[in-house]
Amino acid sequence: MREKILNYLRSSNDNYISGQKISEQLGISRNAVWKHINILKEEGYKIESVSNRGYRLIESPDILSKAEIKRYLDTTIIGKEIIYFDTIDSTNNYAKKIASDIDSDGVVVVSEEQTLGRGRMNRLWTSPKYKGIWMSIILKPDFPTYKAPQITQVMAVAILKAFEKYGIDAKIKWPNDIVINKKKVCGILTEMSGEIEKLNYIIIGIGINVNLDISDFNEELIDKASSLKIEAKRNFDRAELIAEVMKQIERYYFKFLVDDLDEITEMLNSYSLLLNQEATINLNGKEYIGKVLNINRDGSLEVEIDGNVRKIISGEVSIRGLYKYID
Ligand code: BT5
Repeated sequence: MREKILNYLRSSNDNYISGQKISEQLGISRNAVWKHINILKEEGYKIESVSNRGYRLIESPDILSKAEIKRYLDTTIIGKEIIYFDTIDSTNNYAKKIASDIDSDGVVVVSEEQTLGRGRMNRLWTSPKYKGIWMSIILKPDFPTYKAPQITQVMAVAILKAFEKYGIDAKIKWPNDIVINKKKVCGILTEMSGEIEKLNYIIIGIGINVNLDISDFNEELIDKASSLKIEAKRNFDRAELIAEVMKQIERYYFKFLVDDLDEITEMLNSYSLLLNQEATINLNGKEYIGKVLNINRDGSLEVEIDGNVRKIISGEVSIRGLYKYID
């Protein structure tokens, strides 16, 4: 209902709308309208109320609520249902709690901040309030479990495409980082549940540093992390950006579902930071030096180690000089 009231206020542009009119149009009491308006004000909407004239929306807050995202959203499944938090430990944790009880594909959990945002292997993910996109998407595709890890790559391509729309030139560092000017601006954490034959669900956690300032990064991150704002020297509308990310995710997810992998593979290779580079490859705790040859159609990495070509499905790959900590 609040979303409807908001849309109503928006559609009237700069004019006042009386509480009476809203109550008639939406079939609720004037008192109910008043209560909803007060909640909207608490959420940060600046709404002017003038007696005998009514209500007027003056300013919307920079938040990622369902109503704000839906203004821009143009998808059929991804984000059809959005679960929004002001604060949470980790959107992936919450998604995990609810995933088994959900039937539909594409439920999105989003939070303004995470107090315990996670990277892979329980590393911490810095997620300050109102500055980034911290979200998890619950997917229930009908394919075998072995295909699930590749979805990280599909997501990376989608995010890159969304960035492209804003003129942001980013690269992919296999398997799950998006990097601008050698600094990480986005990380993807894919988690799943299933048996060999049947996948129960996949949760894709996406963290995008949108409007973070340098002061948001601690000592460890300052040399290896960045944000869209720092790189492009301007603020981004997070609601618009998240809607674009969802749109591209849906587009590439649909391709992935029907094995239409040509463009995805092509992009993974042409936007890869690793190709033709000497790299340190950490496989199950053991380090190898090798050269990255290709990103395969199945999302795996082809590397040459001691003259032998090997296929790597997941792991840590570092390139000398890429991030400060590797020097
Ligand atoms: C990742 O792990 O890059 C996956 C990050 C996924 C975060 C999202 S946010 C929404 C969802 N909910 C969650 O709880 N998580 C997901 P990994 O490749 O392991 O990288 C982690 C490393 O990146 C850390 O050890 C830091 O060195 C670095 N790091 C931490 N916070 C960062 C940030 N905001 N920007 C760039 N680098 C960061």
